[in-house]
Parts: sequence; structure tokens; C-alpha cells
Amino acid sequence: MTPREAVAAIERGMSAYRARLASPTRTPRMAVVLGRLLGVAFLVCFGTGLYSHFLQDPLPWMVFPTRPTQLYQWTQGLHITAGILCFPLLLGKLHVVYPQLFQTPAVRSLPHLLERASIALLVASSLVQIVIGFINTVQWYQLFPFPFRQTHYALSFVVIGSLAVHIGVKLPVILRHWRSRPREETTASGATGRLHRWMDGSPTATRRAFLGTVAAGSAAVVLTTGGQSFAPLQPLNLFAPRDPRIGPQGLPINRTAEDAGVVQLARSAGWTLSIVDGDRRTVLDADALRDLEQVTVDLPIACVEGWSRMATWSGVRVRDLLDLVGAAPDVAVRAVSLETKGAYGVSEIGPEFVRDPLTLVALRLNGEVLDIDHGYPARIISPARPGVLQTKWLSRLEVIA
Ligand code: HEM
Ligand SMILES: Nc1nc2c(c(=O)[nH]1)N[C@H]1C(S)=C(S)[C@@H](COP(=O)(O)O)O[C@H]1N2
Ligand SMILES: [Mo]
Repeated sequence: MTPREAVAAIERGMSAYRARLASPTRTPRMAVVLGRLLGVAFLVCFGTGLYSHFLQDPLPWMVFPTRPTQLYQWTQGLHITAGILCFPLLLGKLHVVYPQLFQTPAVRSLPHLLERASIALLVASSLVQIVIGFINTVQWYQLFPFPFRQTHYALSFVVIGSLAVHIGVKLPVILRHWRSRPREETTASGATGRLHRWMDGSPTATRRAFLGTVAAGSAAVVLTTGGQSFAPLQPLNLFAPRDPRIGPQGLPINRTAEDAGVVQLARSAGWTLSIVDGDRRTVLDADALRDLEQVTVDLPIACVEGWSRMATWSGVRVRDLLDLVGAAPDVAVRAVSLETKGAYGVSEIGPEFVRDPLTLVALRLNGEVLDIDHGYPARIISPARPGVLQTKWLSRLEVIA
């Protein structure tokens, strides 16, 4: 057999296989219907993801809203929920377009090659993206050897970039099938007319059943995991990694004092909080902190991993503490923990949050002295920011020069 004959034989095999895959659910219209939803979910993930990224690593000119206080709880809850929704939508979409993998000739032209390459990149990067995102929310951190945040961030540009190319290339098909069903039934594989019926119903019934399956899958994953972010769904919260109601003082914990290696220091009678602005410094012990004006606020802990929980905190305004050392009105602050190893021991608080009267060094939670796992003797709590920045077991506040 000559190479040319071999190629022809492979192509005949592929077309036969593709013809066998034809089904009423595999139409360009169905690809567009699911693609629209998936596109929205991806864009929501991208937007809320960038918001989360820049809250943690702001560019110098960035200023963030501090109200509503639940803003980050909502954006990150949306991120995880839209992210989870990508699973049934993407599986449905791949089911619909799967026969396209076997199109012949495999490559018709350079633009066709680029189109197929961009789709390969889109499919591969989105699958990795949603799988590592999910793995992160269930805290199997050890499962992959690369840093999650950086990888997920970089991949988000690959996903959205290849999505933009994909939409550009498919624009004619998208426009043709956006609204109306095409009069002529064509399959996504391009095999016109001949409709293959699996299941006994009509093509329309088959399509409805398929969409119903995708919808039921979507409803199931959202309803059973959304409770970690949205209180009304909590009773249905079967699979979400966190039940926000469980934990000391009614609040979950991400890292205990023991894990952080701070139990002794945090319990020590000699604990103090230093407030430092250049050469000026004040050192307060627990009694001195309790003697300052105490403020009570309702603010959520909203973890980057999606769970969140409202709580009542009492303590001293960060701004009042800065006044003790005469700090300028618009400064940013570094909050330093007793925890010295790991990435969570330090956080930076931008001027808009420092200035905010709800930003506290909290000493009490839900009417009791902070539990050691929630950051006793003192922790940061501030509005509209990720939980990871709400530094526990505080030891120092430094004005950033
Ligand atoms: C196309 C889909 C997605 C896109 C474009 C996307 C994008 C992003 C971006 C840009 C960030 C910020 C990363 C950073 O802080 O540097 C982020 C964070 C995050 N994403 Fe996604 N994401 C997607 C899907 C998912 C899914 C499916 C899940 C989980 C079910 C998920 C879970 C997370 C988590 C937990 C974070 C917080 C990371 C951290 O700050 O530690 N993402 N995402
Ligand atoms: N020092 C220190 N502060 C920390 C952490 C930590 O590991 N170490 N975890 C952060 C994360 S990821 C979250 S979500 C919140 C959780 O607060 P909680 O444990 O009191 O609910 O604390 C934040 N503050
Ligand atoms: Mo967190």
C-alpha cells in the first residue's frame, strides 16, 4: 500500500466513523446554544477571577470598592459556581462537536489548521483550568506539583485568548444559528439531511432529552455545591468541600493554630501588637488593646476557595491604631502574623481598606474572645476582601513607606 492509499484508507475510516456518530443532538444549532452558555460562564469566571487576582496582587494605580461588604463573597461565590457549571456545559458541548474531530481531510488549508489548533488549545486549556480549579476548592493541594494560583492565572489568558479566536472563526456559524433553528436539518458533522435516530423519539424529542440532561446536571452541581457560597442553598449543600456552619464559634477554619505553629506564641502572656511607622512605634499588650474604643461590625470571611460565612467581630479600628503613631491619612499597611513560615503570614492592606471604619484588628468573634484557630489574640478583618488577606495571630502593623 502506498502512503497515499494509506491516507485514503484512514480518511474513509474516519468518515465512516463520523457518519455513525451523527445524531439529532449533534447540530450546529446545539453547538451554538451550549457554546453561548459556556462563553458566558467562562467570561464570568475570567472577570471574577481577575478581580480576585488583583485584590491579592494589585497594580499600583488600583483602588477597590469596600462596599458592599459582601462584594468579594459574591464575586468569588459566582466564580466557583460558574466554574462548576462549566463541567456539565463543557461535557455537553464536547459531546455535540465530538464528530468534528474526525473530519476529512483533517487539514484543508493553513487557516483550517490554525482553526483546529486553536480549538485543540481551547479544549485542552479549559479542561485543565476547570479541573485544577475544582481540585483546589476541595483542597487536594498536593495533587499537582505546580503552584495553583500562578498556573490558573496564566491559563485563564490561554483559555480566553483561544476562545476569542474560536468565536472569531465560527462567527458565521454562530450568527446563522443564534436565533432560529435552521430550516434544513444539518448535523454538526456537516453530513446533511440524513438524520440518525438513537432513542425512539423524534429528533426534537431527542434534542429536548439531551438539553434536559445537561440542564439537570447543571442544576444538580450548582444546588449541591452552591451552599458554601450562598446561604439559601445551604440545606442542599451535599458535596461542597465546606459547610460554612461548622467550625469553632460557628465559622470554618482554613488553617489551625497548630498547623501554623503559633499556639505557644499566641497563648503567651507576653504577646503584644506593635504599630510601626518608620521610626515611630507603639507597643500594645492585650489589656491596652481592650482599653481602646471597641467597635462591632458584621463582616463575612470569604475564602478564595468559595466558602464564606457572615460573622460579628469586635475590636479596634486599624485607623485608630495608626493614629497612635501619627500615620498619614492615606497610607497602606502590612499586617504581620506570628506565623512566619508559609505565604499567609503577611498581607498588605491598601489605603482604601485601611481608611475604612469597618477594617478592624478583631479581638472577639460572635460575642466571644477569638478562638485560637480564628486568630487569637488578634486578627485583621476588613470588608470586601478575600479571606486569605484576613491575617490571623497578628503581631505587627507596619505602615508601608
Ligand atoms: C474558564 C474557566 C475559569 C477561568 C477563566 C478562571 C480564572 C481565574 C482567575 C484569573 C483567577 C485568579 C487567579 C489569581 O489569583 O492569580 C481564578 C482564581 C480561582 N479560581 Fe478560577 N477560573 C476558571 C474556572 C475555575 C473553576 C472551574 C474553579 C473551581 C471549581 C475555579 C476555582 C478558582 C479558585 C479556587 C481561585 C482562587 C485562587 C486563589 O486566589 O488562591 N476556577 N480563576
Ligand atoms: N496567619 C494566617 N492568617 C490566615 C490564614 C493562615 O493560614 N495564616 N488563612 C487565611 C485564609 S485562607 C482564610 S479563608 C481565613 C479564614 O479565617 P478563619 O480560619 O478564622 O475562618 O484566614 C486567613 N488568615
Ligand atoms: Mo481562604
